[in-house]
Amino acid sequence: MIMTRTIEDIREDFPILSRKIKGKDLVYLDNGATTQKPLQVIRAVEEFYRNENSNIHRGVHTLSQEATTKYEKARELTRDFIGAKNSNEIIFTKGTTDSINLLANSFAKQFLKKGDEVIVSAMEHHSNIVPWQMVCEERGANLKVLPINKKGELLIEELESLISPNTKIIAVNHISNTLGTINPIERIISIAHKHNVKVLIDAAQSIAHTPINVQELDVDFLAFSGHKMFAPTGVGVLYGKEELLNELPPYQGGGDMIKEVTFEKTTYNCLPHKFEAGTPNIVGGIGLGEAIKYIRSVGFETIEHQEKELLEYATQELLTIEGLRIIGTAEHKTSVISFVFDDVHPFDVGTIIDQLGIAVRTGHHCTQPLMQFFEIPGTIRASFAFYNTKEEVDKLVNGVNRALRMLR
Ligand code: C6P
Repeated sequence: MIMTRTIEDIREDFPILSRKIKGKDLVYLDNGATTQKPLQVIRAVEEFYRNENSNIHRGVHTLSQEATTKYEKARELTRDFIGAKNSNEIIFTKGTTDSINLLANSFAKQFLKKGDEVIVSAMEHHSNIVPWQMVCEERGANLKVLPINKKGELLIEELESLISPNTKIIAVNHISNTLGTINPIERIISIAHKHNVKVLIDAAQSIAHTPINVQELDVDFLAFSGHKMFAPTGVGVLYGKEELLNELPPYQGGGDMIKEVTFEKTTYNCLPHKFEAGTPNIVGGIGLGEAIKYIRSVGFETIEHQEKELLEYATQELLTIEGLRIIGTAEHKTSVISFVFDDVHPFDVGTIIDQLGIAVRTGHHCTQPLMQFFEIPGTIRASFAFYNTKEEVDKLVNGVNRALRMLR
């Protein structure tokens, strides 16, 4: 594969990567929690507040029109990025959690009644469990769970028998934040549609790592966060097929989501505004647009190539550590590696390697049911982005070995 820029060169785009932590070079391996931001995004945020700050969709003045144009351009960039038919199908939210809460509440109001069913998988993030659990409780509907095997793969062959005439929606992640498993979403969508069941894909962990085309997938709804794809925090997306979004009632009431308000009755704005009550995260949206341009400039070919190499190398090297057990050994995996030791707590390892400048996440990763399934309190998780290097993997391995020598 021909790479137009070296990784060293690409790393220059991310100022934070040259930071020192406790006198050591930062080794940032917590990209599953949030990715770092390139200068292109940082500059766009600064430029907005320096020169363009204004509210959108409201003013006739020049600043407001400029800000509106930029924000709507970001929506169009997002539409193109995920291959949606129409920019009306791109609802800006606060992030994946907000997107799923919006959908669960709105979908439940319209489509869930007593005895209906929602299916999630055993490897979902709490954001794709709790909102569904809450609306199921409200509506008297049932939450069903698609199980997994010990490698951390969905038992996809059980999906068909789990679906019943009462099943209304299946909500699953594309990539597990804890296991790194890449789920067969094409197959899930095709099975669901055969039974007239809608599908939400939680793309929080895939959007920055692999190309997604919602029309090719024929997915009904897709949720993701800006901050996991090099954009600012506090912005995210809910994609929905236009005809479905038109059927759903608004989630929140307020400014911008209305057509006309009287004390007797309110009529609602058209898509996407119907779902965007109040002043949105304007600079977040603009930053998301810049992040999309940035991802495109690096290219998914480079991203996937680099992350595959990192996954293979890190897996091989981590497995040389005595007593290390990887949680999540699916055949189709992305560059997320969770690991545990029977005799050492993840938190202790995480704390010690932080002294060496190494940032990993420890704990349950907002997937407590997964921890229950594997009968572990938590894991140490290294999650890579394309800007990570094999030298950083070596530092992680040395750091973990050092922590073990201290703890054992
Ligand atoms: N996972 C992690 O360290 P928000 O917080 O709304 O941006 O994303 C929620 C979310 C939903 N689904 C998946 C698969 C996720 O991984 C996350 C966020 C982070 O793994 C923080 S817990």
